[in-house]
Amino acid sequence: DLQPVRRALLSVSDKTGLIDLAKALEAAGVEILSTGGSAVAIREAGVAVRDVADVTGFPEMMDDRVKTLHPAVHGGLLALRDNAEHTGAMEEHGIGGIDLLVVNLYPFEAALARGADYDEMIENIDIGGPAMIRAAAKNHAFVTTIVDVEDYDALLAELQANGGQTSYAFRQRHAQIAYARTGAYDAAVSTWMAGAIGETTPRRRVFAGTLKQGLRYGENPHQQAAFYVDGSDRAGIATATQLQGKELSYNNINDTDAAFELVSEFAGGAPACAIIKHANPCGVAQGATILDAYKAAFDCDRTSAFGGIVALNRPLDAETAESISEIFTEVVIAPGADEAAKEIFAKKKNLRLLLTEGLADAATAGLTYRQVAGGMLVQDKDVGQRTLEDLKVVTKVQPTEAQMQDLLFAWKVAKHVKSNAIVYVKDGATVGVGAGQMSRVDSALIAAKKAERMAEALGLPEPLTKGSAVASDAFFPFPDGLMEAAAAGATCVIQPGGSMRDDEVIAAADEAGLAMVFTGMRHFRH
Ligand code: 93A
Repeated sequence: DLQPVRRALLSVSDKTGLIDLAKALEAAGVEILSTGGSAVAIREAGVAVRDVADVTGFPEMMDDRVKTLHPAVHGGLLALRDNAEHTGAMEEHGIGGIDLLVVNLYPFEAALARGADYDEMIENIDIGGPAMIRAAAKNHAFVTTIVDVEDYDALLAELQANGGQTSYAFRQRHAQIAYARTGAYDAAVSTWMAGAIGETTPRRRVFAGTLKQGLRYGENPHQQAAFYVDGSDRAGIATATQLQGKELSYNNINDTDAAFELVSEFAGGAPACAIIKHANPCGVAQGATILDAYKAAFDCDRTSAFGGIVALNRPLDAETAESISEIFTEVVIAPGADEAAKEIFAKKKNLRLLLTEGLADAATAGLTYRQVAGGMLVQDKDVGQRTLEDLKVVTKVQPTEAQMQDLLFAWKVAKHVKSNAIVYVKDGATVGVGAGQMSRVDSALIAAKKAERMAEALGLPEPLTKGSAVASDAFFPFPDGLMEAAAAGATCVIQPGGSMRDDEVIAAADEAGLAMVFTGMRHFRH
């Protein structure tokens, strides 16, 4: 299954390593064909090279849009060497076989990253490159395809080891890599266009990931992992600048994202802070200052906040940096930090500080992806929002204005808590968060239990759930969950409504003297 490499076509935008490769190929007796800029570079280095224009009999034309799109190239890549009809056609039309294709594509992703305008993006869509890559990779029975500068060494080692030939296994492996490249490339193009025209329909979208960084490991040390970004300019984990601290881990990235997306719900509002553990908030609060917000968030569940991720909706200041430094914190993400704050964190070598360009717009549509065995689920991002006008009071007791504020706050937080989510809030701060339980009753109980524990730790006469507002991410199917919340001291409730037993639940609320509002919108997060 060894195939000789007698003729190679080199056409690369990224000229890194090109000369060394060309020299090595020349030394191995390989004839080199090349396109415009690549050919110039190779020739200047003193290596013999033949222009593709000479092979096709056509000049590179139309602003280089048409260079290699010609039967003399594609026939040379696609012809089955052991098929008499194919080799006959080659002979008849004077088509020489191309045994090795080395291409890297127009830098579309780089143009995206630097914010190139629409016309420039269009010109950066490579057509001839992917066409050749796909042709050569299809014909991997005979042809070797290399699409990554990083693979030049492996190619030369392969040729060296096999006396100027490549093995089937090598060609097949690099064909697979080649299709991964063209697939990702077109996905990047489509994703960029979707953004440009506002297309968000899940079934018309494709996931485009560009490798941002390989990670040391995944959720656990025995899992490999990498971080891919989609090129959007959304403020957040994908675009933040890390000022200090160890490399982010897989779990850090996941949790920091959860933290920043949550705190971004409070863009334009009072200073807010979210502390996240295992992708769930263990404290969220608003305050007069960012320090107040942090302290109130911390007081929700000090135990869980240890080793947590802190997100702020305001730049980090010195006082808050000092306060955060008092306990072990993994990551802090904020839309800026003043010099004094940076100095304080500089003493904490392991603490990662990430700075963003502003906050994420919680209303911007997008897609979320989830892998399932054998496939992927794609859906619109949950950008649903509720304001005071959307709330419908369903009980005899009306919530006060202050209660309404706490209810809306609890509702926003609940949207970012794994279902079943129960969130108790008092005076603009969470005082109990129940997350990820299989029963809503248990979430209500656990959150209340945590509040009791905090009251003991803080030396309070009673848990802060007394007189709190409570949010449930989905309706109460029975009165039992609601009754647990009432037992914990909640006096007002926000929930979607829509259960077939709403009447029973409302009656139970009335009997307990609770005020309850329906949102008409659910925020499952599984
Ligand atoms: O504009 S193209 O889509 N049309 C082509 O026919 C074509 N052939 C190769 N771009 C084309 N290429 C690309 O040119 C390659 O994929 C490579 O990225 C680049 C190399 O150009 P040069 O050798 O002139 O620097």
